[in-house]
Amino acid sequence: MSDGDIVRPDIVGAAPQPDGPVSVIDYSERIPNNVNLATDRKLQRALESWQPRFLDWWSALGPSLPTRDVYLRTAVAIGRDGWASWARVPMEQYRWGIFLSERAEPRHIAFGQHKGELAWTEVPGEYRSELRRLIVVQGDTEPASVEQQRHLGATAPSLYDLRNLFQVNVEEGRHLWAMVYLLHAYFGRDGREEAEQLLRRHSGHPDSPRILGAFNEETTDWLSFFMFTYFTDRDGKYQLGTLKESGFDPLSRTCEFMLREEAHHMFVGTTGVQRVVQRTAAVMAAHGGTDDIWAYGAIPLSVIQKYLNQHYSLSLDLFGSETSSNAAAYFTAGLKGRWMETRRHDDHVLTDATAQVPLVVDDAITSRTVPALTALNLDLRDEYVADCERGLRKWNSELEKAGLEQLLVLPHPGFNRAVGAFAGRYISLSGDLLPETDWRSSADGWLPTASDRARVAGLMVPHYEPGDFATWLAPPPVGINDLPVEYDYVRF
Ligand code: BYC
Repeated sequence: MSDGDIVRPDIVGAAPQPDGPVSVIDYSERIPNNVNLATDRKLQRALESWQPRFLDWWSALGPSLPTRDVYLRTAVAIGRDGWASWARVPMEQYRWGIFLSERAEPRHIAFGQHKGELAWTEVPGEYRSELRRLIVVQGDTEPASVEQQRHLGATAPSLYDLRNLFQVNVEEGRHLWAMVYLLHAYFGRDGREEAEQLLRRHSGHPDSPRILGAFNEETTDWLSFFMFTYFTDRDGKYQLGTLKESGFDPLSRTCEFMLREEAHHMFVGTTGVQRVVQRTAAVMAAHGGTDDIWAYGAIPLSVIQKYLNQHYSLSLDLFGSETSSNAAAYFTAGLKGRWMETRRHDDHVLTDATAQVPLVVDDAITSRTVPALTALNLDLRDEYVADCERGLRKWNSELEKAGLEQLLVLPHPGFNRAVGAFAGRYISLSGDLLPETDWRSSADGWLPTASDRARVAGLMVPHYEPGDFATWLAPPPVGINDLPVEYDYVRF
């Protein structure tokens, strides 16, 4: 396919112009890349033979809504500014490619026992299986989310939102490519086998599920999608942030570039929930503050809170146990750092440091002191929770602006957990340890019930006319890439 297939004359809107040092992606190749794929025939052939399987997977388990083309961003360069082009693209012709950030200077490992050594350009033999495991877990989440969101196009609240869904989907597909490249290029035969498995496991499959819990849950509707992109994609942001610190330089550079795309996914979640809350707040205010607003085509705040509770607790599970020897080993080996590792003011080795982790004993939640190295999953989770609180403040300001007293809250970290210190315990939203029967009898007030989901589903009616929006969310203030909100972002 030539450039002309992507950049068509009917593009509207300013595409950012690359400036500063850029290395332009080689679009003459079947697989766009900035890794000199053409010079490694063996690797190129391996990836070219994986490509049709990826496309088969995309057509079988990617977006199910048939479309003619979608106004999409495609990565075309690696510069600090202007790395993407915007065009109407038939989705199956999207150019999924392999892009790694570039470094002006050789990088040094910033933490662990190899601190100060030059970052590795090859996989160190002694860490091969741990590195492969990290890459496989990361890679597994990317196609999983596309599978989870497969049918959402059928009920999109607007063309603007439909485009955003598809943008997220194609970029998660590209993130799968990013991990598959690392597996093929650096892990030989077992890497190629893992790459095959990434297309064989499927979200929610009874025999061959995705690796991490949250990626086997259904994304039942658009409220769920916005919560997922807020809470679960945000775990992605934080995990990628720690892998960006990796001593294995190709992984670090890959994750750095992925984080750039991830910013839009965060935007979709933050603004998506915000627009739902904005509409809910306006309808509540117009009807004396009542929460019973189904009849007005809006989602009650109590139901938004239940969806939030569910997605937040599932996403906390993605950080693993608060105390983890895996996390300690990854850090000490220099494979996975901490969020903003280089900005931390400590020795970056942590052999003498300690940390507090939660502990549930009999009928109380307390804490205990452990080596800080083993508490790194909690360290990352704490950073994530602080970030989640920032979104809550934005959403709550919509309620305040409407003159309402109700607020959304983040549940206690022990609520509804399946992994770590709180797993198997029955903890209320506010952090009280309850007998199982009490917890179960309250659960319908905390988590979405089948009837809540059915009522939300009842509002999920597609809106495919340009500028038309569903009743249950406010339109965005501006469109995508300086285009008007009412632009026909998706054509059928
Ligand atoms: N579900 O020592 P532990 C994203 C397993 S999202 C099922 O507590 P560890 C995205 C664990 O694997 C980011 N199993 O945890 C978002 C281990 O098994 P093994 C994805 C779980 O290893 C939206 C055992 O339990 N990236 O990018 O310290 C859309 C004991 O584990 C779960 C990453 O996660 C769970 N929730 O940490 C698209 C980064 N939690 O090894 C994309 C790479 C734990 O004994 N992954 N287990 O068989 C990691 O860094 C780590 O694997 C984890 C777990 C943080 C996930």
